[in-house]
Amino acid sequence: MEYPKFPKDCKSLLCKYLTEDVFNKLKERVTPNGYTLEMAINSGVKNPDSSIGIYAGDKESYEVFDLLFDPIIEEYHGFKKNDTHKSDFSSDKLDFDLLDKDGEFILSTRIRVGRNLLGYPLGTIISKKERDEVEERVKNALLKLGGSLKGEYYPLKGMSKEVQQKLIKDHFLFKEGDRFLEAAGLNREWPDGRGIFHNDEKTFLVWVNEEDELRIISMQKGGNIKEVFERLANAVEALESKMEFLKSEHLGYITSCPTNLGTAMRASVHIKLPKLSTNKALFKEITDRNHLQIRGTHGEHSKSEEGIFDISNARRLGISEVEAVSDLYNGVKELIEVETKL
Ligand code: ADP
Ligand code: DAR
Repeated sequence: MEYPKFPKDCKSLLCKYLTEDVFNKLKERVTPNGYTLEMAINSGVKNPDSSIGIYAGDKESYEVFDLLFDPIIEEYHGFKKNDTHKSDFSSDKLDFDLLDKDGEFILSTRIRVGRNLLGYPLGTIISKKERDEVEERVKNALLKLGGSLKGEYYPLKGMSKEVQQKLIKDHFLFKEGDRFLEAAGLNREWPDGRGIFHNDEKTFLVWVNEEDELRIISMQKGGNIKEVFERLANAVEALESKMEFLKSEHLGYITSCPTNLGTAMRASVHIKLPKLSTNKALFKEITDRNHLQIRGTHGEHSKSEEGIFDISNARRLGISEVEAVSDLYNGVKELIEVETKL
């Protein structure tokens, strides 16, 4: 492989940190699962408008390609090579008031974590056989859940387009055909091995074999962030007793994209801020200062529709689950305070 030619206006962390020197030091390295530098950077090479541009193929990728992953992880998370990650999912530590009691601003709350199974490569190089095994193991574990987590598994293969589109439109199911995931090898043999589990109320859902092997999701209407967190904490504890996930002292839960390492948690609200959202500089100042990210109404790479924004924590690694959800709570509290004063 030759050193890639990035466009001059490339802004991804890949462009920034894949110097010719780093490239030459890493280009012959291969992980135990056969993952190469060329595979890792393909998404960012094919999509120079990426924000990050690199994916891992397995837990070992983060060590084998450390000269490239370490500076990217440090810049995105503020997390250094010798830092350790600590998990803390204790919902009793959350001293949260109910934000937006009158339901004037927050439409819904969603908190998700990514997980990948110990003993399997990540979705970027997993084989069809392994991916089908992951689907079977995860489905069997999910179907054993009881109480409020009890639900059904719906494979994507064979799902009618109408059902699929409605689930996507209602924000329950992952979108299809993301070009960044495509170039990372995450869409291979689509839709085989992919699917969604959810309880009757669709407040507890699990995506299987999208960007990570599991995306465990708790969501509901309104702004009761603590209740959504508690349901997720209970669900993750129940699943941790049935499956072992890829993790490390240093990086916490291992995910295919380095932005999701650590807690792998994205806690978000769908919120309408009609006044503040017209003052883009102030809106961004508040979200940046509170370590929050602004996405569109249908999540990543989408635009805001009808003034609805997806606001979520940006930091995921080097902070606990309690701290990640507190980033969201504190930031949204301030956004609403400012909105009501404008
Ligand atoms: P993630 O990687 O966290 O799953 P995406 O940006 O791909 O995030 O969003 C996945 C889906 O979740 C999208 O349909 C998005 O609209 C939906 N979503 C995200 N946050 C919320 C929320 N607070 N309420 C309802 N739906 C949400
Ligand atoms: N599209 C890739 C990933 C950025 C983070 N989002 C994830 N992992 N879904 C990029 O480099 O822009």
